[in-house]
Amino acid sequence: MLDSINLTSKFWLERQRVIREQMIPYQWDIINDFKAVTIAVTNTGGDSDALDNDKSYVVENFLIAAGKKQGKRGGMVFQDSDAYKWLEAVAYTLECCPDPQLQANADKLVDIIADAQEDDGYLNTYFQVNEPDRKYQSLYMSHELYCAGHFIEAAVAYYQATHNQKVLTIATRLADNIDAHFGPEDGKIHGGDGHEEIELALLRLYELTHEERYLKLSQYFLLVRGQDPDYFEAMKRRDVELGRKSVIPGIEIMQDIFNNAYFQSDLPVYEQKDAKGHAVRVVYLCTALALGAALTGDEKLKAAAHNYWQSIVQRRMYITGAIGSTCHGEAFTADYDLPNDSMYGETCASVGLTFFAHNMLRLEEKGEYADVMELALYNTVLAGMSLDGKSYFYVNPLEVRPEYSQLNPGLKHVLTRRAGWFACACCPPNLARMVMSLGHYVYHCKDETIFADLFVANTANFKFGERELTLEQSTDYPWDSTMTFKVTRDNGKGGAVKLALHLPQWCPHFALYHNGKLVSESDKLGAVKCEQGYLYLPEGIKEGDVFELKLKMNAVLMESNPLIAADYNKQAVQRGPIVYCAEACDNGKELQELHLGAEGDLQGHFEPELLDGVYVITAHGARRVNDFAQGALYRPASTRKFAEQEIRLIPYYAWCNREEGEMRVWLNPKP
Ligand code: FUB
Ligand code: ZN
Repeated sequence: MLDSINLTSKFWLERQRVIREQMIPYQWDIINDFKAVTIAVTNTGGDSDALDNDKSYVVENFLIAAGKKQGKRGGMVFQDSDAYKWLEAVAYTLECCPDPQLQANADKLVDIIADAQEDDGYLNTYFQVNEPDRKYQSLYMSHELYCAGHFIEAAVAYYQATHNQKVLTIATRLADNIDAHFGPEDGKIHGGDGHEEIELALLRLYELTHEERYLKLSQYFLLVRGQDPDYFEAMKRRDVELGRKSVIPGIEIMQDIFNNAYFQSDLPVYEQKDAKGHAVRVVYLCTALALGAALTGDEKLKAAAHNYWQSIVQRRMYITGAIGSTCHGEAFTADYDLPNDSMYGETCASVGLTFFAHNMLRLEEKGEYADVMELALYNTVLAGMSLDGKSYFYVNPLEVRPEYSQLNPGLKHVLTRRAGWFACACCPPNLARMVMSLGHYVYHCKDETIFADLFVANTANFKFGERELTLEQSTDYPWDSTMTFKVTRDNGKGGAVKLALHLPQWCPHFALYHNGKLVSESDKLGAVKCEQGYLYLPEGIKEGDVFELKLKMNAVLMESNPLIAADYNKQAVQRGPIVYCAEACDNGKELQELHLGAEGDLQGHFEPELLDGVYVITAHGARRVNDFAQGALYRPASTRKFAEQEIRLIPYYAWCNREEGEMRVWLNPKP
């Protein structure tokens, strides 16, 4: 099993440095309201005008709930989760970079949360302060178990990093409170939360504590979903009858958009065939399905996870690993409906997709899970923050034009500049916890095999019973695709430990060397087994072994399935896991006029000074000459003229770090 890991990747250490030095302190200031920030209004369906745009209230809410401060509770109904995600990001930060001051701040936050928790374990500042008589009664939108789930996830991570006993005690008391109120027994609530999250969090708590009740409760929440089609509706009707207000200002309680499909409760989970409704909810549910199946061996849960996986990855995902085609309900729509401009592609949804893929890998060794994991990470997740870590995207479009976003209400949610913060601030801290925990995603172990899922330079220590070894992975991935795995320490005790290496789907040819000798390549595998996207080395590994994996990584012209109307007859450029885009600041305005050249004409080079160091791709392309008469909008079709133009492409994740302007991923093919 993986015992500890230290990343050494230049690429990822820089991302982590920015989060550690910039984002985490910045968010600490925000949640404590030490700093006034302008909070961007996002089109999440609520009335963000009803929220303050210069105050987050996050920590203050806990103080008010604890009776240590007077005042009104503020922010979204799920505002507590901002503190929890911050705490979780700090936990992973402390794992790699001990920082007594940061830990002291986090301990202080844990103390404040502990003070706010009620004697029976209940914890949610909105209901404690604003509507104590409404606890667990408006679960369609209350986010009580969503917030609880985020706390539990944070607590597990923080306990593992620091052994803070208090944080774990809050978590188990909270989980016990939920266990006391929900379940199949008479007198309990027979259902779950409108926003999945508790299911996966309880599994993480179970993995830490081995308390069977948490596993059972998670399974209960997974299986009860969709059993009673009237479950959420009845709660809504009751709230209306009682004259209660929506817990999210500006959202009507009875609204078509918040139907059972939005909550994935239109069908029981075993019968779900398509990813429907709110995208983040779907992938959090899927993560719990995959992890639940991995922990219990339940084949039906596994089949349900597969159905969702296929629906998302084969029919409803963008080339950047973004998901969610519409802002209405932040949701999936129909198969192949993947518009590039009006889409949603929430950062949180791609974080959740990474969780899902990672847990599918725990379930079965298939390289496609690692492929999607790196696609989501290197593209949409990273695009969620600016390179300096000071501003963030919530929505991640593949095509923008600033004046359209400003003037077309249907594109209002598509920001063309990252914002300093959001009224609904789910994405930035989610991204922070994801990137800071990246070390947990690099390998997974099954029996006595180490699976290298991601190519990220690191030094990792493994323990398999008595056997202890250290593996060093060196690489300049994602810019270079040679990976060296060196066993630098091995106590030689116990049984054999094997190594399996991910062979990405984008790679047309590989060569594998053992201690300098070529042992396997694409068309001559030798003793190496290549199965479902992994290369299995035949012998156990031992100290001194050096394996070098060389992957051919060219810039490639990509096309989409013709069923995706939005991309029909378009091409995009991808190199390894990195998807590229064109920006107006490199290519001039009216990017729709650009045509790429032939694949063989794509050239690439690394520019260390540009955008923190990126591999740039240039294409010998062309621009259509606009020879329309002044004022003419239409004319009979005629021969088109083109002027040669070198097109300059940068990694999608790095867009919008210079100036605001047009951006496009899908371009026209060679004329
Ligand atoms: O509802 C809580 C979070 O806010 C969701 O996960 C996001 O999509 C945003 O709506
Ligand atoms: Zn989000």
